[in-house]
This record gives sequence, structure tokens and C-alpha cells, in this order.
Amino acid sequence: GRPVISSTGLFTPAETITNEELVAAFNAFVDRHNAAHAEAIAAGEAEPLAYSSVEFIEKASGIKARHVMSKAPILDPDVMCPRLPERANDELSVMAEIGVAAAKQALERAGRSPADVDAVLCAASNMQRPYPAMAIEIQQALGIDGFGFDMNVACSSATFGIQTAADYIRAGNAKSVLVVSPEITSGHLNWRDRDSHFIFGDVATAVLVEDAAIAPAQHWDILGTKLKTVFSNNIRNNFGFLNRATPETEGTADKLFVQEGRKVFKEVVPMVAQMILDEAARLGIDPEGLRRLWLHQANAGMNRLIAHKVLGHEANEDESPTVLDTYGNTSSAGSIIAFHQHSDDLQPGDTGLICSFGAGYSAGTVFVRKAG
Ligand code: CO8
Repeated sequence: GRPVISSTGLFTPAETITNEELVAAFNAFVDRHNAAHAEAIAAGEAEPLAYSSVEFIEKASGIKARHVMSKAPILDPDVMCPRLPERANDELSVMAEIGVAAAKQALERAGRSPADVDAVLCAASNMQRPYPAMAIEIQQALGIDGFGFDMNVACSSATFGIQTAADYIRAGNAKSVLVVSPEITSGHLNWRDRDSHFIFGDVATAVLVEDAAIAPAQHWDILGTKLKTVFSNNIRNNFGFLNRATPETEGTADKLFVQEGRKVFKEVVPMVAQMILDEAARLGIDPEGLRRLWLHQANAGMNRLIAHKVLGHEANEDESPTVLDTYGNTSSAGSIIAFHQHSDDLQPGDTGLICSFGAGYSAGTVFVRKAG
């Protein structure tokens, strides 16, 4: 079959945290920490923690607010992480719940029922548990007869999921595949780390990839997909089952998101720009003729540079829309939110690019053309 994108879906958590609220909570934590360690600091045995700043966050990242699943505990200086009550095994887990919400919207927008779907991929940066797979729980909750599995390629999980789904359709193994990306990034963000506490937000997206033969009239042809990975320790999280509950390993900062933001910026921008240009050349697409770029939403400056290299001029919001100002970095969901919110106005024949990049390093491109 010939793979197309039939529709997308989005679930946005109701609660948001503004930079002002975030910085007030962080600075309250800093005051408490420094007061508790005043003697050591005065004796030169410990460094005081420094304040965060709203101005820095917005200037360095472009982020103004983020949605979260559990606001109050994140802003409580004594807690500073989400607190989502554990659910019984026979209740829908929270990660599956937000994935199902996004998936239902994608099905509705395509005029599909779960009976039409053959497979569910849960493609996200972190799974709530190792098994049973989140994808199988989502499959069961929707009532889909077929198969599902989880895949994690950090920020590029959604584009890797789209290529995987497209390959099933090309091979004739499926006609309709849901790629669901529930991202509860607040659970693996270190809200006490000044360098990164402002970066991430929670969300869920879904992409319905189908065989053109059964797709609705309104769809996006997938012109080509390309994936790339290059190992790097510059974005890393060491949490795992080999460091459970030992006094030496539990609760240290490396068990949460850690990055060398400057290095990531410098290394990933040229890698991704080149990858896009190479893939456009392979597909016979003029990059300067791309109608819109739906880029990974990590950093406004990064996107400005990549878009400039691809389009050959400074991109405006219409050519390279931003969603990270209100969503923050939502890992794999970012480029899909941008596509979901900013694609209805394109005309049949318009060509665009969904592009992800992040930890691994990993990067993925999905060139699409509006059908009709
Ligand atoms: N408030 C005030 N000042 C601050 C703060 C703060 N919060 N944080 C740092 N500063 C200070 C620093 O101390 C430094 O001071 P000085 O110059 O005196 O040393 C100064 O500000 C500049 O610091 P940086 O050089 O670190 O700041 P940058 O301008 O580089 O901005 C960014 C930092 C925003 C992190 C930027 O480097 C960036 O966005 N880089 C790209 C990162 C990126 O794209 N990462 C992708 C990561 S995500 C991903 O792949 C998904 C992983 C899986 C999901 C995980 C979910 C949790």
C-alpha cells in the first residue's frame, strides 16, 4: 500500500504553569535550601543555589508556559514533582488515558471506528511501566482487534513511529495504524535544576497512518520518511531497573533528565539541517518551495536557525509555526502538535515537513503533501 496521514489528535492537560509561577516556586525552594545550609555556605563549604529568572527562560528558550498533569505538587517547594495517585490494575493508567483521548480525536477526525484500525504504536520518551505495553492497554481501551507495542526514541519517537507505521502499510501488513505519543515529561524533569526546570510540558498526540486506498478524501500523502541516530551523552537519563533502591544509586540527579544544552544546540542544528536538505534532494523536492515546516519544539532559536538553512531565508510564523511558547518542549509530541494546529489552512498540492530531533541523538523527517 501507499501510506498517508489520515488525521491527527491532541490531548492538552487543563492545568498550565506560567514562567512567573514556575520561577516563584523555584526561588522559594532556593531560599529554603540556602537558609537550611547557611552555616556551610558561610564557611565556604557549600555553594549557595542561584535564582531562576523569567527573562532568562523566555530569552534562552522561547517558552512562556507549559501544560502539566499535576500542577500543585510541582509548585510546592517541598515536593517539586508531579503526584499522580497510583491506580489499581483494573483501572486505565494515566498514560494510557491521555493517549486514548488523543487517539479518539484522531479517529473521529478521520471518520474511523476502532474496528478499522489494525495496530497501535505507543511512541514516547518514557513509559509509565515496562509491561504490559502501554500500546496494548490503549488498544484494549479503544477496542481494537490487532496488535500494539511500545517504542522509545526520545524526542523522535513520533517520527520513528510514523515511519514504522508507513512501513507496515508499504509491506501490506496493516491498512490503518495509530501512532500515539503520550508525553508526561513532568515525571522525568528535575524541577529543582535551574538549568532545565523550565523546559518540558505534558501532552498527548496521535497520528493515524493509513493505506491511501482506504484513506478519507482529506489526507496527507507521505512523500518520504528518513530516520537518523548518532550516539551522544549530551542528553541523558540514567533511571532504570538496574539502579533500583540502593542507597548509592537512588534519587541522584542523573536519574532524571540532564543535558548539556549548549552542546546539543551546536551539534544538532547542523546535523538536522543537512539531513533535511539531503532528504529533500533524494525526493526531488525544492526545500525553498516548502510551504511549511512543523519542527520539533525544543528551542525557538534552534528552529529559527534550522528553518533559515532549509528555506534559504528567515522563516516567519506562517512558514515555521511555534507551539513551544505555550506547550514547552513536549518531546516527541512537539512537531505533531504544530502539524495538528497549523495544517488545515494549507491547499491541495502544498508540501511540508514534519521533523523531530533530540536525545540519542535521534532525528526523523516526514515530508508530506496535502491531497485533493
Ligand atoms: N535562570 C537564570 N539564569 C540561568 C538559568 C535560569 N533558569 N539557567 C541557566 N542560567 C544561566 C547560566 O548559569 C549561565 O550563566 P553564566 O553565563 O554566568 O554561566 C547563563 O544563564 C547561560 O546558560 P546556558 O549557556 O546554559 O544557556 P543557553 O543560552 O544555552 O540556554 C537552553 C539553555 C535553553 C537549555 C539551550 O541551550 C537549549 O535549548 N539548547 C537545546 C536543547 C535541546 O534542544 N535539547 C533537546 C532536549 S529534549 C529531548 O531530546 C527529549 C528528551 C526526552 C524527554 C525528557 C523529558 C523530561
